[in-house]
Parts: sequence; structure tokens; C-alpha cells
Amino acid sequence: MTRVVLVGPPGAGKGTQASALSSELGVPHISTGDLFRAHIANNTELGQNVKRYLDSGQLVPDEVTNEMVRVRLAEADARDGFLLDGFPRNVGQAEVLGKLLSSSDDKLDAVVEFRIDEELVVQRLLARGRADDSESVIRHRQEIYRSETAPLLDYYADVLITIDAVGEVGEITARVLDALRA
Ligand code: B4P
Repeated sequence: MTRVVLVGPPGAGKGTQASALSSELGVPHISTGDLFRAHIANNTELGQNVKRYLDSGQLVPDEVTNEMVRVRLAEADARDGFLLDGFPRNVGQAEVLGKLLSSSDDKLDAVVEFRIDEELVVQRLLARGRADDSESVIRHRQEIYRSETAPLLDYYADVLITIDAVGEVGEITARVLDALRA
């Protein structure tokens, strides 16, 4: 059973690492950002509702996000563990996740923080050029990370693992796996 949450500022490489970690750990990669972007690409009602939040770098309202995650975690492949990427993103979402897990008598094994200099990620994201990767939107996402998401580091202090997220992709994957197995 592996239940892991990845936390880090926008562009820290959570999604990049989650793909590799998911196959190493044998658990599904569940990314709220990817789920939202799939809804937008498929033009679902949820996608139409959340597009403006992603485009402007705002957090999607908690009730929408929490419900989407509740449904996803109830799917069969998540029963034996998961790698959550981008959720929770604030303490309210963390409380909801705690309730979802306590109902199945399971707790998180680890919360992995990707630590990286903000200026470095601005350059990475500008190079990626996704729809929400303009400099002003990136700066706004960073502010939201500091005010809304960073408090999770205290909230999860007892299961927190901090990883230096600067370096080659494979090197960072190895750091995370070493820390999780220690
Ligand atoms: P996310 O999809 O979670 O996006 P992110 O934080 O920007 O990216 P990530 O850290 O995963 O970086 P990546 O690996 O892609 O969120 C997007 C939006 O969705 C949010 O702004 C919000 O609106 C909404 N949302 C999502 N979850 C939510 C929630 N729980 N509640 C409310 N709203 C929510 O890497 C970035 C770039 O760096 C890539 O180009 C990659 O190739 C490069 N890179 C990665 N690792 C590298 C390395 N080691 N060296 C060099 N480059 C690297």
C-alpha cells in the first residue's frame, strides 16, 4: 500500500516526477491539473466551469475539486494506493482528503515536498509554454502557492519528506525513491 502526495510550487516538476514514480511504485498517478485539462479538452460541463480558473492561475473552487477527487479515488485502481499530484492544494482540501482516507482506515505514507527556487521555475514554465504559462499567470500561481499551499508543509509535518528539486529528472526520481524507501 503506497499513498503519497506530491507538493511543490508550480513547475517544480511534480507531474514530470509523478509519471516515473507511478510506474516504479505501481500505483496510479492522479493529477488534478491533468483531470481538469482533460475535462476542458473534452468540453464537459465541469471543463467549461473550470477553464477560467486554470487560464488565470486561480485555484478551482474546493467543492468542485474535492468532488472530482472523491470520485477518482473511489475507482478500483486507487484502492491499493495512489500518487496524488496537485491535491491537496490548501488546508481545506487536506481536511477533506483526511476524511476520505479515514473512512477506509488508511493514512498517507508520505507527503513529498519539491523544493526549488522560484526564478528557476519561471524559466522552465516559460519554456514549456502551456496555456497558463504566461509570466503574469505564473507569478500569480506562485503567490497562491505561498499563501494557500505552503501551509500544508506544517499541516503534514509528521509525514513530510523534502526533496531538492534541482537537477536532472532521473536524479530527482532517485532522490524521491531513496527517501520513500528509507
Ligand atoms: P498543475 O497541473 O498541478 O501544474 P503545475 O503545478 O504548474 O506543474 P508541475 O509542478 O506538475 O510541473 P511539471 O512537472 O509539469 O496545475 C495547473 C492548474 O490547475 C492550477 O493553477 C489550478 O488552476 C488547477 N488546479 C490543479 N489542482 C488543483 C487543486 N487541487 N485545487 C484547485 N485548483 C487546482 O513541470 C513543469 C516544466 O518543468 C515542464 O516543462 C517540465 O518538462 C520541466 N521540468 C520538470 N522537471 C525538470 C527538471 N528536473 N529539469 C528541468 N526541467 C524540468
